[in-house]
Amino acid sequence: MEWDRIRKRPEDYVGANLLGYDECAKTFSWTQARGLLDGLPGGGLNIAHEAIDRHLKAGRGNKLALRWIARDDSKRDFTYAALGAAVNRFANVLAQRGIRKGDRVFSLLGRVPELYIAALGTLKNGSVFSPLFSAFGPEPIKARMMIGDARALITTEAFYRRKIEPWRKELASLKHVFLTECSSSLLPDTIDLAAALAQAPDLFETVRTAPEDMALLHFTSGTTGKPKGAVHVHEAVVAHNITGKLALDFHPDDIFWCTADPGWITGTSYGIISPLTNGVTMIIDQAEFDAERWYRILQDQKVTVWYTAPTAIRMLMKVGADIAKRFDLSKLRLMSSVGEPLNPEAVVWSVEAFGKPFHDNWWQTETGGIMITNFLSMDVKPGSMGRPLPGIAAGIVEHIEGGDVREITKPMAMGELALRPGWPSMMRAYLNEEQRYRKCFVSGWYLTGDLAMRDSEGYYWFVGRSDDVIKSAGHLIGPFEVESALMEHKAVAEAGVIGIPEPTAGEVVKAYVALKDGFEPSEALRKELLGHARQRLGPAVAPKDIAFRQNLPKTRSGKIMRRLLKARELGLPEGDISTLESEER
Ligand code: 6R9
Repeated sequence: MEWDRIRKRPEDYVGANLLGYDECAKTFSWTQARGLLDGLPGGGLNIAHEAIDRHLKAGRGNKLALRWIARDDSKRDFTYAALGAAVNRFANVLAQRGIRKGDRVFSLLGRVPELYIAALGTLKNGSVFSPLFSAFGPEPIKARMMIGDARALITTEAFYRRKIEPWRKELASLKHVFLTECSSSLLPDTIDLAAALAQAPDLFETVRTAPEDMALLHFTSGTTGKPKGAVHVHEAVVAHNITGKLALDFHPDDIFWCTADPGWITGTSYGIISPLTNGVTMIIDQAEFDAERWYRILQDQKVTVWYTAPTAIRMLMKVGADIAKRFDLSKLRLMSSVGEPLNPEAVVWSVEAFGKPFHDNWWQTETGGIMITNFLSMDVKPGSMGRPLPGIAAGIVEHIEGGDVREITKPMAMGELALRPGWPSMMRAYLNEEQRYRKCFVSGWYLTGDLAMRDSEGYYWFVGRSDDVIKSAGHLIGPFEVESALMEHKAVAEAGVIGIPEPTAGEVVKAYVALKDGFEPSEALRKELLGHARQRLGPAVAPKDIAFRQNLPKTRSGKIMRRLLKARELGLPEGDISTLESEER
C-alpha cells in the first residue's frame, strides 16, 4: 500500500456532506450555518435548546439520544424526550436554589448520565458549564474552581470526600454541592442530586441567552502561570453543529461514539453538543480503555462514526489487527482522531485492521471546534492533519521585527500555525486574563502555539509545539503547575518539568529537581516526591519520573530552561545557550 497517500474512491464517500472541497469552501457562509439552527425569540441563542428542544419541536422526541453502557455492561437509554425531561429537572434544581444566568456550575464526573444532564441543564438555565477531569487531584481542581468562581459543583460522594472537602471552606463562592452515588447518610452542606431531581418538575422554559453570553468555561494550560479559563459563548453551537456535519459527516441515522474524557473539551464539543444538535444517537461507555470491550461496543452498538485519540489507537495497535478482524465492524464508516500527532504508521495500520483509515483532525480548547481535518471525501495523507474546514482561514506565519508576523506561503516551510479570527466557537477571553488573551492575536492572526507546515495541496503537517506545554495521552499539561506542586515539598529547592517521548502516550511528564541544603538525593526521597506529586496533582498530571540535579539550567533572568533539560535528556544539540546563567555544578 502507498504510504504517502490513501486514495479515496467514490464508493468510500457516497452521500458525504462535504463533496468538492474547493467549491464548498468558496460558497460557505457562517450566516447560512447559523440558519440551520432555531435560535430563541428576539435574536437569542441557547446551546441546550438547539441540542434538544429543537428536535422535540420537530417531532423527533422518540429518537434515541444516548445509550449509556455502565462498567458492568448494564445499559440505560434516553430518547431525546427523556433526556429533555431530565435536563429540565436539572435546570429547575439549579433555578430553585437561586443559581442564575452567568453563574458557574462545575462538574467532576466520569462518563455517567448525570454529566450530560448537568451540562445541558446548566446551559438551559443560562448558567456556565465547566467540566473538570476526574483524574485530577485536589490541587488542579482547587486552582480551576477558584479561577472560575465556582458557585455549584456536581460530583460523586467519593470524589467530594477526597478532592473537595479538604479545602472547600477556602472557596466562599461555592454555595451548592450536588452529590451522585451517595451513601445513606448525607454529608453536611451537600445535596443528594437524585433526590433533588426526583422532586423537580420536568418542564422548564429555556433562559433567554444571547449569542454572546458565556456558556462554557474550559481550562487549558500554558507554559507559565496558572491554568487559563477559555471562555466560550452560546454562539459556538453554530460551529459545533456545522463541523459535526462537515468533519464527522453526521447524518441523522448515525450511531456515534466519542471516547473522550468529559473533562476535556472534546468531551463537550463532540461528546455532547455536536452529536445532539445533529440529532444522532450517541453511545457512551463508562469504562476505561479495553481493546476487546471497545471492539465489542463498535460491533454490538453498530457504531457508524467513531471519534477517538492517538493514544487509544496506539493501544489498539499493541494488541494487534487480528483482534479487530474477529468482530463485525462493517457498520463503521468514518473513524476520526484528535488531540495529539497521529503517526503515519497508525493510519496505515487502521487500513489493515478496519479496511479504512483514521482521519486525523486538529483543534484546540481555544478554537472550540474542529479547524483542520481529513475529510471523508478526500484522500488521506498519513501524518497530515488535513485541510481547514470551510469558513476557516489558516496559514503558516513567521515572526518578524516589531513583534508582527507574516504569512509564509512557500510549501513545506515551517512556521507557527495561525488562524484568521472570527468563527463562532473561537474563545472570547481567557477569564480575567486580558493580557494573556491579547497576546494570542498578532497582525490579524490568532497564533495557535503549534508549529506546522502546509504542502502544495493545502494539507497541514504538525511539527511540534512552540512552547513547553506537554501533551500526554491527549491531555495538555502545564509544566508550571507540576513544578509548583513539587516546590511545595519541603526538600525541593527548584523543579523543572518537561515531556519526554513515549511510544504510547506520545509524551510522559518528567521532573528534574534540585534539593534544598540538608537534603540528599535517595531512592526513598524520589519515591516520596513521586507520591507527593501524585497525591496533589492526580495520576493524569503527576510526573512519571523524577531525576535529581545539583542545579537546574536557568536563564539570566532566572527562568528554568526546560528546552535545555529536554535537549540533554534526549541527547540533542543544546542550541542557543547565550542566555544560560550558570552551568550545572
Ligand atoms: C482538542 C484538543 C490542543 C493541542 C494543540 C496541539 C495538540 C491537537 C492534534 C494535535 C497534532 C493533531 N493537537 N490535535 N497535535 N495533531 N491532530 O486537543 O484541545 O487539549 O486544548 O490541545 O493539542 O498541540 O495545540 P487541547
